[in-house]
Amino acid sequence: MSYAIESFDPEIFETIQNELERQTDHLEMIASENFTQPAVMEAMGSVFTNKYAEGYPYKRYYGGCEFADKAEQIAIDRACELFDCKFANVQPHSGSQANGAVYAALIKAGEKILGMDLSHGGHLTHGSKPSFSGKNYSSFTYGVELDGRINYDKVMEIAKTVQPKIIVCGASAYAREIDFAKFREIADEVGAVLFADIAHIAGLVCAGEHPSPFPYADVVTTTTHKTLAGPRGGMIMTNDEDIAKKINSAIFPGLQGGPLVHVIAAKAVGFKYNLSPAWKTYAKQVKANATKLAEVLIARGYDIVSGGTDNHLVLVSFLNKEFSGKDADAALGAAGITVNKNTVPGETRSPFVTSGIRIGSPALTSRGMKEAEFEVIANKIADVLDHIDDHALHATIKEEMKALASDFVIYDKPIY
Ligand code: DSN
Repeated sequence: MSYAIESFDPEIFETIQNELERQTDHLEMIASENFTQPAVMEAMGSVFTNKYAEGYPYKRYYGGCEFADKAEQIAIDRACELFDCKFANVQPHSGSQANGAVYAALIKAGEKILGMDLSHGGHLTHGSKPSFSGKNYSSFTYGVELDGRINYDKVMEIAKTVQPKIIVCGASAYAREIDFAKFREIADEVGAVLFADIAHIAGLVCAGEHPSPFPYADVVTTTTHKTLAGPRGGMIMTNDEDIAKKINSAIFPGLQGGPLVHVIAAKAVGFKYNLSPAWKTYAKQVKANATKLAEVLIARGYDIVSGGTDNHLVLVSFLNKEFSGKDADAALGAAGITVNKNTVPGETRSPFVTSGIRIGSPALTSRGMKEAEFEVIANKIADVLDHIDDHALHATIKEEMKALASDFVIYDKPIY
């Protein structure tokens, strides 16, 4: 059909085909990435992309929203069921937008926030200086100890000194369980709002594979595309009606205009997968696979930050090595294994070079891989790291990884 992208725009069609090939042939191990389902992509590519629907379900500023209302209400209801909470806003275009809305709703410009240091595993939007969260608010940080773990007594001390209005907990590169109850105690001690950003662990939380931030956190944000494996986007949840009202106003008309109804419909489809019994099996496997990865790398002599993992990711430290995270990222890329360089506790190199890599299990678990495959892959990762300059070996491993990947075809069957 002449409407098809293949004939209408072959240039862009080619980039999409090439990206599909890349995702298929390489082993995707970036901890924040995943493969979503065809049904989710169908909703994202649907006619809802044509619809403006400023406002919220059944309270819109435009006509013709009757089906958009239904889709958004289904997404809200499923989100609340999934995380066992009372209110959800499914309109944030991203996790960063969701986090921006929390600050905008609950504090004034210049007021104090306390979040995890970016270089210790936090996120840009948790108060990092180059981000709006560090520019518009007075931001302070806590970090991890040299053992890679949060020291909650230290966070308490920092909070007492800083007296923040909001304490942010949650991370982008932290392999251990987050103790939301401890953060609640700290927030109560200083009279702060407790804000949990569970973008990385949401898929584990809703499966009962990581403790829930509810009932401890006042407000919770997540992305929908990481461990949740839904469409790219964000979401905000709370049990507090007053906070919910403020959040809704902060998203629209505060920060965003028309919601992306096609993405909201896709979020609803994603949540349906997350609510299925098969999701619990998937989430368990994500953890088991990350644990296997850590075990093998430790056995091969690699230094794993915090000595292992409780979730979907492993942080490998090269502080005691000649090569950097950047070198490891490039060598593994050449071997067909996609990871990202990452700072580690006690970092001595720049954030662009780093002394570590972050490796995640969600995407390959979505392809159906289990501990046996993770054992093979972890050994190949160690082979590459042991021979960081051996380009011929990297090329050989790339072919082996492509062959392994070909046994786990993406999109040939439902995953959950
Ligand atoms: N970019 C995401 C990650 O990789 O963790 C965070 O936004």
